[in-house]
Amino acid sequence: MITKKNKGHLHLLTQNIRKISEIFSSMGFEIASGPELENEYYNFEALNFPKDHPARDMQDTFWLKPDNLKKLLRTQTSDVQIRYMEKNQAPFAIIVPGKVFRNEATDTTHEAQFYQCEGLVVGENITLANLKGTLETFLKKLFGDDVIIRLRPGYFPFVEPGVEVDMICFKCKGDGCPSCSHSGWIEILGAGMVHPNVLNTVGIDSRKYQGFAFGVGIDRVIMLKHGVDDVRRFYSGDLRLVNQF
Ligand code: 2NL
Repeated sequence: MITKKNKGHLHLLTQNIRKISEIFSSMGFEIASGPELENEYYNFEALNFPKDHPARDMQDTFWLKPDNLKKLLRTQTSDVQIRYMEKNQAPFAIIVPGKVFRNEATDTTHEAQFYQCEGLVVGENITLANLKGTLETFLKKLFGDDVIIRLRPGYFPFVEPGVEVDMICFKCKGDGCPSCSHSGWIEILGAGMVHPNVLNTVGIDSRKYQGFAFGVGIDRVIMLKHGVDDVRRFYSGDLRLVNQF
């Protein structure tokens, strides 16, 4: 008999990348992609990272040798959005699912390579309300209609204001339990209104156009959704994980 075990199937990560892409396509977003090997300009400079920002440091970024070439493995997929904005006129709505890299020690919630999905919408009269509505719609399509979200202030150099988005806890639905550290809420993504410096850098007039952007860690979302306790299991080829999904 052909079962999921012996026939072979898509990895849980691939299944979810496809699902997330389908959801955003159905909401009118275009899917964009770009290089994983980047230069300093697209990964940091154009995103309003100050010259001395700690994230540029050796500790978090994989720099290629020799140093003077200033090539790196992208630390987020925003480089693709910068490239897209250089070539396309507003209005537009895109998502960029892809691999990103961080030079840090691995543990149950950190891996040196993981998947992110960023989104960017630019147009006239775009507000924080559009951001909240879009993310709520996305999360309901991914997790179910009973999703409730809340926005808290957060900081990212490329947005102003920046927000952290929390979702009501899957397990306890807000009552408080060990999964949500008894707060009733789970931090699910980061987002904000695109910083005017970023728009102006790519030649979009920030007095005429506004934008919102967000970034979601795909590995983290799957861990929460399916109760996977160690991010490293996704990349270890362990059949005990692969065959469950
Ligand atoms: C996080 C936060 C975020 C963005 C990503 C973005 C991209 C451009 C301009 C402005 Cl080109 N913003 N992306 C914005 C806010 C948050 O990611 O925690 N991701 C896992």
